[in-house]
Amino acid sequence: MIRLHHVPFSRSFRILWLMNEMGLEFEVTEYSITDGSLRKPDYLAKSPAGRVPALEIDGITLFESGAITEYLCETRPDHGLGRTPGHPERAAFLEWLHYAETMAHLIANLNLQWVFLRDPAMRSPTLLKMEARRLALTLAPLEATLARQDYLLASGFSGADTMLGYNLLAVPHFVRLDPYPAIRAYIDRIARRPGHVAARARDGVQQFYKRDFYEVTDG
Ligand SMILES: N[C@@H](CCC(=O)N[C@@H](CS)C(=O)NCC(=O)O)C(=O)O
Repeated sequence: MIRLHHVPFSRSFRILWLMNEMGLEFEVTEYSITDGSLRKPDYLAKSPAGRVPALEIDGITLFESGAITEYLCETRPDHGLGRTPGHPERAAFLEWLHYAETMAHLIANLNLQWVFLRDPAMRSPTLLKMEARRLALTLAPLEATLARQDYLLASGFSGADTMLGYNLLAVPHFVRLDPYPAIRAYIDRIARRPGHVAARARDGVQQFYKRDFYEVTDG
């Protein structure tokens, strides 16, 4: 049995979504990100930095959502969600897969400041502005690509979309998407996919962000 170690609305959603797209059977062990359970020795044995996702599969335990995505796509090629070496889109597949983390670390910094700091006085308006601007910068190549095609790769939906598409659940809380019509259409398109709908239903109601938009007012 495949087991996903998961925190709702976190990067482990990427794997929840991908496995739903593949129609795999799996179980989920759910954690809280704030109660210390990811720092317990038995969890650190699965994911040494105490992060989600971790995935138990085929007799091994993997961590890092990008590695898990590549592993699932390569070991379950019948689903057509990877682009293996030699495929003309292999390079683009890898680029988007890893670009997702360039975006996600900015989102993580913003989450840390807006959501996790106990005392709002500890927030740095300078950092908040800087990271929101840097996140907005990452959207330009995405907009250009999605203006030409429905998904990140011209040939269609792939594991790159589950990696990067997850980020777009968070981005609208920090960057106004009015100048990005192709990204907005993409968000609607991926949200309509049955695999995404099933993963969202399994993930539960979003309780992470208390505001629709986090506006920086000074700094
Ligand atoms: N590059 C890693 C990042 C994993 C990561 O940082 N996950 C966050 C949730 S989105 C986490 O587990 N945070 C727990 C913590 O920082 O204590 C991946 O893509 O799997």
